[in-house]
Amino acid sequence: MSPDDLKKLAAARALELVRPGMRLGLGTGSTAKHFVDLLGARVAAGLDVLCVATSEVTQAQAESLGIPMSTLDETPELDLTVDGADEVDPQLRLIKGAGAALLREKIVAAASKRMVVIADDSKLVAELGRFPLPIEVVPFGLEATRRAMAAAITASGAAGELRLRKRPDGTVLLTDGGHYILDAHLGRIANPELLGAALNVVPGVVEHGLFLGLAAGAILASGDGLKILG
Ligand code: ABF
Repeated sequence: MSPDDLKKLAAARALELVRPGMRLGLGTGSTAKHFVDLLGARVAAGLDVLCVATSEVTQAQAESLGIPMSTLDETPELDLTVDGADEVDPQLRLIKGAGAALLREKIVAAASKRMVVIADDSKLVAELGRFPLPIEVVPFGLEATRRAMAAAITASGAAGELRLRKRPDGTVLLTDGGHYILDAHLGRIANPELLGAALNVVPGVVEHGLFLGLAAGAILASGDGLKILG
């Protein structure tokens, strides 16, 4: 099976969690895209759901499929959010944000009774941190924020470089919220809770890609079948 087939397998399993009348959070990324496609087919066949998207890209995809869409202002409590991840550890701690949608993803996940991760099993790691940790920051005061972040990272016991994310054309990437992303290349994160707490109090940091205590389950697809965590 190709990596894309595995993503689709995980997405199809997550679709089995959806019940008529549910309010759903729709994730972002190539795995979540499969989930939205499959959901769109079910909606076309008569399934009644109401959804909130975690990015403009997912919003456009869902609208194009005729999925009924809402906002967190109109629908502030969701039953289930299905989203991808960049890393998942055995305790369901996540790194997210490769798709630059981490802020909305975290707000939507926190507004959900249940968040389930879908991924191929290459995302399962014993320890978080090999994947660079995305941290969303406001453009104002970037260098001062970067220094304060570096100090917070060191104080938490981690170490590494912060790189401003650029687009392929070399321009600085702007998130849906109009912010920058600094990717922290840490190699390993021995204490995600400590690092997350240290970053949370840095002025200028809007949000970071450590999702701690948010995921209730994970559906991970491999050539041998599905692995379910949680
Ligand atoms: C989003 O998409 C992100 O938080 C995560 O960074 C990424 C995973 O993408 P993919 O499913 O394409 O690997 O969920």
